[in-house]
Amino acid sequence: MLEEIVLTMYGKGLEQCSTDELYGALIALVQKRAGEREITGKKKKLYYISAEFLIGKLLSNNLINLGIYDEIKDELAKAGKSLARLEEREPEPSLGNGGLGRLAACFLDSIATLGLAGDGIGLNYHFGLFQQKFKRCRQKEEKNPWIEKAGWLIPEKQKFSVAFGGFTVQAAMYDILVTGYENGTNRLHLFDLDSVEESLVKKGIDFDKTRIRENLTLFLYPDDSDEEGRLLRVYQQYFMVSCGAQLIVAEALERGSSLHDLAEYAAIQINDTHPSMVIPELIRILMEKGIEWDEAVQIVTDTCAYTNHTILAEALEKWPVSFIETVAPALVPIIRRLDEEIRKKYRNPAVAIIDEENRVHMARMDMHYGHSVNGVAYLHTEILKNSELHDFYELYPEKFNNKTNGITFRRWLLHCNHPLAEFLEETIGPDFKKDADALEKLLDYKEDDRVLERLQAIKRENKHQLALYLRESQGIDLMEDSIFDIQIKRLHEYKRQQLNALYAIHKYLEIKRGKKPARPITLIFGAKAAPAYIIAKDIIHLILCLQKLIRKDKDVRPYLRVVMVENYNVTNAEKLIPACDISEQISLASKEASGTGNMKFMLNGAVTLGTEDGANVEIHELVGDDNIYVFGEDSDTVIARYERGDYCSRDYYEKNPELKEAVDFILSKKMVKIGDKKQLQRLYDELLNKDWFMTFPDYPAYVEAKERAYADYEDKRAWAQKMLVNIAKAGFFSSDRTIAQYNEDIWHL
Ligand code: 26V
Repeated sequence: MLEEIVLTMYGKGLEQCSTDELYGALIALVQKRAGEREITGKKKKLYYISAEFLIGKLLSNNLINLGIYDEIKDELAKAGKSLARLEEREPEPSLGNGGLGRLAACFLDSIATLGLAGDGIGLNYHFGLFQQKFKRCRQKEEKNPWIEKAGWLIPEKQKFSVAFGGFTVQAAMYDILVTGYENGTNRLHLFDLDSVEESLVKKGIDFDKTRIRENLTLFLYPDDSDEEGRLLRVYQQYFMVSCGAQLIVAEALERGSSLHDLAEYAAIQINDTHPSMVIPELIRILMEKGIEWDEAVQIVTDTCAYTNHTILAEALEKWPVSFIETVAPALVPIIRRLDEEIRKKYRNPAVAIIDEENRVHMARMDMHYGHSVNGVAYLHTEILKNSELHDFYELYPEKFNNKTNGITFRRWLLHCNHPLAEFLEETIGPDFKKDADALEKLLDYKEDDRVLERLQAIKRENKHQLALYLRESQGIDLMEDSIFDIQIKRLHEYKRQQLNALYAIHKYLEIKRGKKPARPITLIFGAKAAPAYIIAKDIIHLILCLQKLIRKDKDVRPYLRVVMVENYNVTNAEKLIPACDISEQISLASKEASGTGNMKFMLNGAVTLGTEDGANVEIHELVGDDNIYVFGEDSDTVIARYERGDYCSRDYYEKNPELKEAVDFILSKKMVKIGDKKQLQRLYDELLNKDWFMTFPDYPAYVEAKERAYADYEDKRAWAQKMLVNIAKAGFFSSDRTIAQYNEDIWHL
């Protein structure tokens, strides 16, 4: 199949082609096949607008979804070429930070897989999110240039123009085809500026933030620690929604809408508040086309729906009116009028769109002027209704609904774990590939020694593969017979990597005193910290110092390793997750809206060690007490403690000598010799004087749960049964299920 293509493209056979030529030919093949399956001719279409789409590498997934993966692999092999080499060669687009962006990518896969008409709308950041490098136990940031001449982006002919305050820019649109699994194709539309100037970036990720025409689509979330950075973000947001709204309206007209009936032709899902300006922008466009205010507002409300992804107050966007005045002056009278209507209707200032400090609360605009508000896991939605967004829930109980997140099993099982996928197919048949609930058939084999042994063998093999990969790519040596205990996610205090690091210290000291674990332990971390998030960077520093300390300690290194993987991204997640024994999901209860890494680990046979937070609650319910390690205070206790405001970390420190010893070790001679006294001191002070995310109260329970999990691991058969139950029960977390629910309750496509 590929042979013909390379012959036409390059006039030679497969054997003679270079890696780059083969890669280019495969892109051409995929795009041709995918193009033949485009979902067209449906009246209503969904637009998933998001500032992030963390799509990962595309080649293998596209081949799988088009049903030609094995065929291509064989054809290449016959010509002495390896598909794996081509996969390695592909750059990873870093168009997202973490869970929110990866969720958007999983959703696009499922929307196409279900045969629904639904496109993504986002931005074409040239350097994406920064690349992380470790130097002297610290994170350094570099740009990630991922765009290639012959890549997945398809330049489209349509041009758009966006009027900012004082100047207008021309926008181009690039499409990436989104293949569904053995079904249709949709598109991800990424908007860009022709005038972007990559040479603006001199060193690292620094650039002149004021030159909007040249910098607009250089980076995802440029540093927002200063005002210029924040203003640039608003420019990015308006650019995205303005182009998006123009596209949506043009396509609806093409499909026969009169615009009065726009809601019958388009559904818009607002992914967090980054795209919220689409609401006033659409009202503006409809009025420009002659529709009266009241009707325009109603049309937009019927079309738009909002997803909330966090309860962290600092993450809920509030933009000064003055910013919007600068960026999109045409929206200001519209937003003011929306605000006035709300103030007339409701006396409660806490539901006003513009507050006393003249800031626009983006989420409030979404809740008033969208028809649906959803959280992303059961517990999260309950917290939104009962506390965080309670005032809005009282106004609009009918708008609130839950959509527990999901993940696409194509990438997070079929692609990343071939041995497991093949074994499952042998054992329970192929149904699970299209119907994730069919994984439950695996439960019939819970007492089958052959199946249990195979699951263990697959895990061993995946651990071996990870060891090879990390040695090759990062020079890290893993002990393959150790327990792989993995925490990979963005670095944030609420996710509590520091709690895991305190455990590492505790274990180190125990081993030093001669108490050796039954089996060696490898604590693996992967995390990027926002460039301006100081404490997060201090936590990375602590982990990297511990890694170095232990690696150099002859007494300890045979029993314990700390490993921090550099530049954690989708590509290395695909290697880490299948190799994991214990999945760390230890956020402070109530703070992690859902988590989706937890689901990926479960599906790949890791056992969760976690708090009752986000989707962990649902994992717990599905697998039962015997197949998960739950610890720590629950969300009610935590929320009540915040309300009382009486948490004092020092009390816990004084009362628990073991904890005190671990915390004090941060400033020990050994650590200060390796690391930076100033950074370690800052972290130590933060923990002792604040510890805002309450690591100390959960410390004893965490250590206990972890020790229990490690002890249980020694019973191989029982552990394999836990793996089996986790895999069997993971079907609920297929994003196909999530998307079916969005469609049923919100989009009605
Ligand atoms: C954003 C920010 C921005 C500035 C300061 C601190 C901060 C903290 C958190 C965030 C998160 C923004 C939204 C987000 O990424 N939420 C994630 O969405 C995932 C998909 O729904 C979900 O699984 C994660 O639990 C949730 O954190």
